[in-house]
Amino acid sequence: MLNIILFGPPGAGKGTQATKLIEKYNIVHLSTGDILRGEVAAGTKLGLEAKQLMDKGILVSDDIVIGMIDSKISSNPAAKGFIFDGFPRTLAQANALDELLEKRSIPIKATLALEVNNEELTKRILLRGKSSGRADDQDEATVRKRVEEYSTKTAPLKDYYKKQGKLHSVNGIGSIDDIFKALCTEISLVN
Ligand code: B4P
Repeated sequence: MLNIILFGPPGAGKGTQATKLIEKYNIVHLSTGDILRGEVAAGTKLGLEAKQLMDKGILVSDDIVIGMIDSKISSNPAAKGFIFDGFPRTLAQANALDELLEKRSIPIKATLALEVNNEELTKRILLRGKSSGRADDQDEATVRKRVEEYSTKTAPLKDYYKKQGKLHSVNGIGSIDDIFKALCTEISLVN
């Protein structure tokens, strides 16, 4: 079973690369950002709560996203593997994911970290904001808040996966195809 975490700051290319990886490896894409935006679009209570935070660039509560991931794993019993995109984002989420996967005896094979500098991230997100309609992509202060949330709450997880011997860093600047090839090379080392 190929379970991969796609790790990186907002705008690093996680969603972009996940779309290509699920096609090549025939595994299930679990993006907490996409799931949350689905809840917002459906106007659910959870979606309305999440929107308040997402529009400000703040992380949604751990309980909510952990519950979402648990139920998505359960509803895909025949999956050949999962790509976790944008999850985990806090230490509590990383611990919960390990527990959820250990319980099912399907551990993470690798955490692939896309490395992109802050200047490039801001440029990419504001560019996407012109067409995405995402409130959190349009305002520079919100984008900065997202990067700050990443630096304080998410980046420390690199050490968590390094200690497990699972961290693989990949340069996230360059053509989408070249980055994809680099990710596939890292996957070939563990699969
Ligand atoms: P996400 O949806 O995960 O948003 P993101 O971090 O911006 O990643 P995304 O996948 O969209 O960007 P990508 O790098 O693909 O999260 C949004 C919000 O949801 C969070 O702020 C938070 O509030 C909440 N949330 C989600 N998960 C959560 C969790 N686990 N816990 C708590 N809260 C959570 O692409 C960016 C742009 O770059 C695209 O336009 C793309 O075309 C472009 N791009 C990609 N690769 C490129 C390349 N090589 N060169 C140039 N441009 C490139």
